[in-house]
Amino acid sequence: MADVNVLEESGEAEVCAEEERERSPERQSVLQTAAQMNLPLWMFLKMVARPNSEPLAEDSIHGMDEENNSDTDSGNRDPVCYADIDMFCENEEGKTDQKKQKKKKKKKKKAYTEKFRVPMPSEVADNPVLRKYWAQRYRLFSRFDEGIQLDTESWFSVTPERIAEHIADRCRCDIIVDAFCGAGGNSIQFAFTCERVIAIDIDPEKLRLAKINATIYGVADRIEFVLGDYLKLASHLKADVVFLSPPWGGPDYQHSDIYDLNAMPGFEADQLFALTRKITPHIAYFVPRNANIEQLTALAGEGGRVEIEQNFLNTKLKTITAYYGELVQDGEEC
Ligand code: MGP
Ligand code: SAH
Repeated sequence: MADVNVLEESGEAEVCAEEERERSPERQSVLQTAAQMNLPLWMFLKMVARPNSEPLAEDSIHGMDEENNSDTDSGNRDPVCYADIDMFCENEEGKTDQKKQKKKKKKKKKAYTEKFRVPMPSEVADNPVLRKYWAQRYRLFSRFDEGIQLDTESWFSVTPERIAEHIADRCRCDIIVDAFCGAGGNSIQFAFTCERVIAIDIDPEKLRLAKINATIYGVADRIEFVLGDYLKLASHLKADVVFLSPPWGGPDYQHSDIYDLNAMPGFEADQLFALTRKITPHIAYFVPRNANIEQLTALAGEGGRVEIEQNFLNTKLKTITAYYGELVQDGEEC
């Protein structure tokens, strides 16, 4: 009890009690034992609070946890003394403090995340088709919350970041043309692996979005944004590699068993390739996962090479990329 009071009192009374304690034989023996055992402070104080107790065995020290709170239940042990509780409480509080701190940190982190989490835009909220893509937004752009902007078509057309990153790695070169750049999913990644990216889109809104998104990734200055019709611009372009990711006619492409690459008016694969080959034979063609493989193979031409790559995300087949010319990796000839 005295110890408890000492802990709570201050001034003269505290000094007196302290002196008294200092003189007590128990204190002396405890101090000696503490020194011999090289005990930590909390242990030392616990022993002071147990005037006639033996030093706790090593096991008891390690066993000091919530279960030991029930000191009184433990048969041979001394009845609980207040100082014990104080020490224990201090210890418990320590633990509680840690928990509180952790909770606080978690709360802070959550608040931070909430603060910077982008709310679902109304055009997504109002469109059940787009909501699926919203759920995948961090797969599309890992830095989505930093201000990535997409319009309706881009939501379902943009290449998921991991896939775009992989394609960009395979297309390393000096100058690459991203013939249908959209909101920039591929162009951004090309900017990390190529010296120069020429990003073309027929829709000015797409270019606006692509610029914003490229700025977020810090690569806008490595991309030349060109507004225009690739089919018309192609004959004026020079590049080492061309990446083709034309519109597939929206998410409905999934409804056919085999997607006919020559069925898209304006973007028939044969025509697209005839034009692009005038720029370079090194072409990466991004097509639906149900694309006609025979058509992809035929595009390589007589004696030409093609590599057909399935792009998976979390074990789900998402898309196919067909590589032509020197983009085909050695030993993977078809
Ligand atoms: P998806 O099939 O619409 O999505 O597109 P998902 O999540 O596989 O659909 P689910 O219903 O099977 O769950 C898959 C990916 O294809 C998209 O993330 C885009 O990268 C790409 N993609 C889809 N469309 C409709 C187009 C398109 O018209 N053009 C281009 N270039 N890419 C597209
Ligand atoms: N790979 C892009 C998505 C491309 S979607 C990304 O990851 O973000 C296809 C894009 O082709 C659309 O943005 C559409 O505006 C554009 N497009 C359609 N016709 C075009 C044409 N004739 N020339 C250039 N771009 C065109």
